[in-house]
Amino acid sequence: MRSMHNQTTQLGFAILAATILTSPVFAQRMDKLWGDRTAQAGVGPSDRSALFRDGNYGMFIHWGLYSHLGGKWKGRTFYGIGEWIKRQMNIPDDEYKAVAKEFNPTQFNAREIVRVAKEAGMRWIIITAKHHDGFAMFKSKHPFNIVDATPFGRDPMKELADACREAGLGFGFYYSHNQDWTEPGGTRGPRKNPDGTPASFEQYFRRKCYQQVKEICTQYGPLSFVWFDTPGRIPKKFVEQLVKLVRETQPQAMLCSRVGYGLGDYQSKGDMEVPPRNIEGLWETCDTTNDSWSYAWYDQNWKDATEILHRLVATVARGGAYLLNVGPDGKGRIPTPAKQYLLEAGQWINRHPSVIYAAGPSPWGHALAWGDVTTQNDTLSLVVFDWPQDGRLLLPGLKTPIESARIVTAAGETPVEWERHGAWTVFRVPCAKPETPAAVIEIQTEETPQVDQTLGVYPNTDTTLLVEFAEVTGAEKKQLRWMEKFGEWKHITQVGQWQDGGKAVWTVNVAEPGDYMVELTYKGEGRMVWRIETDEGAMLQNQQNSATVYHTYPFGRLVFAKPGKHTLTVSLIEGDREQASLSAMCFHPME
Ligand code: JFZ
Repeated sequence: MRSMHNQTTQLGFAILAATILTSPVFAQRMDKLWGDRTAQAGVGPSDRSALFRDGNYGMFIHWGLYSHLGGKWKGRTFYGIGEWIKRQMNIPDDEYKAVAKEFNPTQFNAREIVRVAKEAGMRWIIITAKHHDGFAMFKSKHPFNIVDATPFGRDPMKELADACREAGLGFGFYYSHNQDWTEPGGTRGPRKNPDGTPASFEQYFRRKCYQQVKEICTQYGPLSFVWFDTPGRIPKKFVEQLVKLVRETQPQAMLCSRVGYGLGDYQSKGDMEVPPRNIEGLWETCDTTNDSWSYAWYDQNWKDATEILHRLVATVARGGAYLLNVGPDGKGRIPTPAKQYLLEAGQWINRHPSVIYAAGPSPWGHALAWGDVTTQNDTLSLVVFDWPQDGRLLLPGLKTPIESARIVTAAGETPVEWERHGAWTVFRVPCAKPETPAAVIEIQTEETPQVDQTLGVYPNTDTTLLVEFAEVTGAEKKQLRWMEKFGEWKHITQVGQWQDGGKAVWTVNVAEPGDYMVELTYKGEGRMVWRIETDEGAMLQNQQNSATVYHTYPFGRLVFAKPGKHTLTVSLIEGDREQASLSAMCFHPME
């Protein structure tokens, strides 16, 4: 009975937490904290943006005083993004500042970090010069810095800047311009000066922020990036002054949109997210090799080489650049698993540089069931992560005639034959995957590739249809975001607010007639009845359970009698219409 009660209480808390974290009010509050996500970025002059546009892959480094704490304060662990430990654990300023006396990253080796980045295939490094905690990782006139406040006494930013230049990598600084938790007047910092007088943001800006940005822009040679973060409600005049300063001192540096007021050169998507559709313009998505940005002792949720490559290739295929973070520990070392997987991914990139560097986006506009596509002029690189088992790789919608096709591996090139079946191209490939983690098939088209972007349903690969790609009537398609652990964002496009007769309709291109096992992914409350229909009159209707988190439920067998274009319609027949939230439908070909 007792444990039952405990479980119920825990479940109650979980539901409450989930409700708060997904509520619009909470999202708004977090938006205030994290700043304007809708900021539009302009496009920089082509010379300035060349590294960004063509490199497509950079290393992000979160490293600071918080790395020495590693997610733990006085024996208690903070299970969230490690660089927020001071604020989330309410560590008093004087105690936090005292940590500097113990921070001695003697294993820091700039050349080794640069070697890892370079061998990983990354083209630049962006590192935290100062994060929200206010501690400068560079030599500054402000005393709260690594050279003057720690036994280490070296300037690691100087060492890293030099090592990057030596190795031909781009180099840039992250600088928290708005939040400063330890400087009077900084956002979320002390409201009063030590003498009791009130501190203004202007004061923080003049005495610290502007001076330090000048220091990072003048002490470390040419910078490729200045990456400001969390503008929040910082007045525009301050952002303008910083932008002017960067333009004057570092004319070739790219600014990300998080500087605020649309004054950046490119859009930073952030959010640890690879977007589902192609996005125009210059943009980046930043992501982490595990969950936290800065080192956290317990965080072992590493992305392996396959996952790193899959996210990188998908980001490039959507038209963006991938900024992947590592968090060196308090001694200055990149955690071994991160290093290992990055290097492994780098070996693959080294074999297939044209898939990544200066590669254009996928003409399909979205991921395909087995992987993704990047381009170089009239050459398509099909990057296949889920290799088909039956010797046929199916490509939907390519309208342009193919000149040639070949599998490209380290051992060489093997020509591949193809046939056209309606809108589909079928490549004859070996049953065994020719390369791991991903195989590359290079296709030369006779002219600029033209594609019908209709989603495919494949006879030999599982297909997930996201509601993102469905036409919705009588219900509401909306993005939900929530934090999993603190600072770890999850987001999903879902369809909620189901009215009677509400529908999500996908148009798909079915390669072959046949039987498919269908699943739906949703959350909700209580048991619900969903209906799935095709334009051929096939129908599935069944009751399933639901949960407060997204879960995938089997619905049964659905038959397509004819190949070609079809519509698939999902509707909610019975159940809590307020709570129902549909995110995807999945098709598994049946044997
Ligand atoms: C910010 C920081 O608060 C965090 O510590 C880390 O440095 C990260 C890279 O950037 O966090 C953000 C900022 C913006 C968004 C999400 C997290 N966003 O736009 O959704």
